[in-house]
Amino acid sequence: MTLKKFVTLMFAAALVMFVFACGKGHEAASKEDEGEDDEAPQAASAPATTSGAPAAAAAAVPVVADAATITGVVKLVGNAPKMPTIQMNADPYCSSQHPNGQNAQDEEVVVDAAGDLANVLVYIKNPPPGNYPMPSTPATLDQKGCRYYPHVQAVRVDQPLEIRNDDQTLHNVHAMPVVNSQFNEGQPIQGMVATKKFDKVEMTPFKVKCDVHGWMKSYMAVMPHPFYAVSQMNGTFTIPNLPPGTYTLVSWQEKYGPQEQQITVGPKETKQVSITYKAS
Ligand SMILES: [Cu+2]
Repeated sequence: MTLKKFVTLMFAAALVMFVFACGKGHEAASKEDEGEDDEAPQAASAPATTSGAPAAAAAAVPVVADAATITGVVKLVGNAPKMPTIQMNADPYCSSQHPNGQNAQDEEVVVDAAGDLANVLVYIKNPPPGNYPMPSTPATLDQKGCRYYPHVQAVRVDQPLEIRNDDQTLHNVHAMPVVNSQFNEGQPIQGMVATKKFDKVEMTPFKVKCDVHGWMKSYMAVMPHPFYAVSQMNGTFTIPNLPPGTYTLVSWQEKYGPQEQQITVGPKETKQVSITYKAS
């Protein structure tokens, strides 16, 4: 074999190997694509299974296999107080967002004709100690139409809280916790977001107010665990993933204050609880 022939042969061999390698590479790439395709429907279907559940359920994974659920309705009995329409004339922008006083009712007591009471924070006072998973998303407090949304909420210790100004006016958000540190922050421009955290447990809700608009107030609690919920417009609440046991269930309403009751939940039990406030 001459040198020339040898070089030619080696070159041909290298070429074959190169083509083979490319083919394999392409094949591998195709397999990866297929792999992604296989996973795509699963990823898409995962949120669908939780989309109907309350936010708290979506955010937390089951803590124990035999976890129970507490669910129920908060009711107000007696004559519900009539909430005044908030006058926002002090800031023309704010009043322009509520023509004819629309959606400007005071939210101290939010109750429907059937007595379903909204904005009641319901929580477990004494769950077993555990490293309970944090919600995967930040909590939010939105200033829109010179009102706070939500009006009542709980966040976890050290959970980021995104405070957003959705208005074309100056807000000054002033958190007034007792255990945690207060903060006071101006947000002059629409779209501004301030991210805050509370680093201590504070289960009794404290006020968050606006120093510019005296009518703006919201209430917030800081929880060491995920076993809390706020009653919705139809008065319902659900606390999932609770280890079986006996607990003190606390409810808190802005005007009527706290109430407590003892509850016992068994493995995988769904416990119906009724919470009743008397209008005074
Ligand atoms: Cu304000």
